[in-house]
Amino acid sequence: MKTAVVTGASSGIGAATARLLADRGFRVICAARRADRIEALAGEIGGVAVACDITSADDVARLAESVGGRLDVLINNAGGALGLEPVAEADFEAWGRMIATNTIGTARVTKALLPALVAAEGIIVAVTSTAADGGYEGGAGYCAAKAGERSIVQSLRLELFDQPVRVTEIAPGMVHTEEFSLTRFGGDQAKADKVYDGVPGPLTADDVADTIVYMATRPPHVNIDRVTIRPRAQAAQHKVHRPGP
Ligand code: 8X3
Repeated sequence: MKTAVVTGASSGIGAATARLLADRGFRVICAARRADRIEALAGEIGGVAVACDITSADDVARLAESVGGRLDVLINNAGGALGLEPVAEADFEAWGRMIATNTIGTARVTKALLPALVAAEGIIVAVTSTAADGGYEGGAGYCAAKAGERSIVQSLRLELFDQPVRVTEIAPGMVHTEEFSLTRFGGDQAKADKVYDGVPGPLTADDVADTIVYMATRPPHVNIDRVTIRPRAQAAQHKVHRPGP
């Protein structure tokens, strides 16, 4: 049975991906900080829960220990956005947290699991964002963190060009999950809802999971370098169709 690790599996894209991988026959190791959530998910899908904060070297070492010597799929999904302030009002503590999770966290987990991935001719999928494509107003900290994560993917693919492991990236645009915008706006539900207001069909976590699992289940010689996935209503970062009432 093939094994997959999904970080940030406690909700949203991570949880949807863990469910779909399990559905496709993978044994899924669900990693996230919130133990209660991943234990429930692991119970539901017959997987394994490993409580893990990807900013902690000890936690990630424990995750690697529970993976063992072989790993087929790593989905680097943990991360997220904090705030939407302009640079003039930047909260650098929040920027630090975004870089610690999205950027360094992805590198830390990948580094720890790389030998097992190479041993199994595995695949790494990094869930970045269209925020990695360029800056937008209020997004500087998050865009920097996601652009940094993209750079790690690019370096890694070159460094591993002669190794039996694939390095891939999926960059989602507007995805309406339970928590992404709520976290970004510090729990302000009204602000979070406004992001998707009037948009006919933002992506769902299942839409993104579907593509991630497609990427992860191609034959081992097929490397899908990067997929950008947006809802039809989002032609570009700022060009969002919101038909009036
Ligand atoms: C989510 C997309 O537009 O909020 O990563 O940066 S966006």
